[in-house]
Amino acid sequence: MGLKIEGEVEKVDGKRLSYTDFVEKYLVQNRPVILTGLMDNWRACKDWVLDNGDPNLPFFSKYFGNSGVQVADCGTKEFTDQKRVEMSVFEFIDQWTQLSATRKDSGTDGNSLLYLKDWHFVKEYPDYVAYSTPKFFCDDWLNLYLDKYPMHNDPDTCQNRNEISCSDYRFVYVGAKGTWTPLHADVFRSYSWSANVCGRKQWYFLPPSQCHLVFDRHMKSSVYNIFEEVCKSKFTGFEEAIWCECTQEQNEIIFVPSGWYHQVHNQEDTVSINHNWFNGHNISWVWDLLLREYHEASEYIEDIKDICDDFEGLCQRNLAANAGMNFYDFFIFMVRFSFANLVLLCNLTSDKKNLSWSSSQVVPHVIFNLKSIQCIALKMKSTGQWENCGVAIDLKKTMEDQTFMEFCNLMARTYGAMYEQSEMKADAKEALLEDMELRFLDFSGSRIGTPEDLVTFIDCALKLS
Ligand SMILES: O=C(O)CCC(=O)C(=O)O
Repeated sequence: MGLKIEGEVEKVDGKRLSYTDFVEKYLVQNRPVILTGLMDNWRACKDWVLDNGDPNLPFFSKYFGNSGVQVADCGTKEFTDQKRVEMSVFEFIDQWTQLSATRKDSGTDGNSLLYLKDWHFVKEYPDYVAYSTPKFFCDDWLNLYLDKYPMHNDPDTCQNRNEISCSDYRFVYVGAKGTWTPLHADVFRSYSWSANVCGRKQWYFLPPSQCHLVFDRHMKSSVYNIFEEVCKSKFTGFEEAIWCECTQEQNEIIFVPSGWYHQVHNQEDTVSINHNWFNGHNISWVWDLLLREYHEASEYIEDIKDICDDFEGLCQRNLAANAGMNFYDFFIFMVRFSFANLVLLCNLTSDKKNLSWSSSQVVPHVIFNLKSIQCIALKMKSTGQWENCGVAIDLKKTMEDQTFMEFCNLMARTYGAMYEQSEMKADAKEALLEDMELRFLDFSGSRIGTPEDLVTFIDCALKLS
């Protein structure tokens, strides 16, 4: 039986969509959309595409040929993904060219299709500026944070991830017609956006309310390829699933909401740019997934609990290895993010130089950020995992740290650009601290070690508004 396909994905002119409408219709409702008209002046759209619309493969070889990249062999399966090999961009392009010549000669389709995935292009070529992130996707806590702080620092659990692969979630994908990505939901249950620089993609989506239908009865494994014979006795609900299908053309950007399972097929030779991201609208998805994976990690090693000196530590290390971060990484991320939002709020509400900012939508946005972190902190508190966790972050010390002030400035620039405000002048940190203490609280004693501390801290910070 074929797939039941009923839903459609809206296509909207991005130039006529306001940020507020995007938030209300798509971020808050967690619905996919295709946006047009947002890639007009991208360098990538000129340099990476030939006049006939094909990818400019010689350009990639010539300018980026030495980059080491991950390439998926779309004809193979390894665990829940395609088998990946590492090679240089030069080798990838060379193999692509040879394969397509063989295919032309033999008239067959060849079953080894190589797909370059997850290329951290921006990290590797920061001066090239291939594109600018559309304002709809700029409230990106994940990449903003990773630009200044690593998410997980433990060399034991990070051993298989080299520095660059932990560095950000901004990618380039390059694949010939016929390459594809198996059914999955995104890392951290983040949002993603994907822009077609050239080519065409066919997307198949399943909303979160139906995702149980692609899992086995124990919710352990999910369907890999929705177009292969799916085992009915294992995936008993699969045939009931109602899919949404859409075609994404060149110069179109698709927004993929949190927790939607999707499978993607390149219908032409395609180059795309793709970011994973989260913010106050979907951070609860990140925490919920982390908690689920924590329970799975601890159940998995349950039988050694009695003989293990530091069972909780082991669970957290395994969680970081499986999920890319553990509770502590996530908690530290939330604390730093709250501090930075507080600094922004303090600047916005006290500094006469930032008058136009204080009357802009940046203030409600920052308040929303703090409230959404507070909601997660309340959820974390209720899990009761925080006794003696050994993490305590001091506001005053954090503010003396150069990296943190750079992080605050990056955040100010980001929100300034989103709301079209002139650049905010960051107040000198001593003056800022003094001002905070004078106006509302004794922040100098603020040490955040538990979700409960964070809840209280945010209560105080919100008084600044
Ligand atoms: O383009 C692809 O092949 C996969 C992209 C994807 O899964 C995503 O953007 O979430």
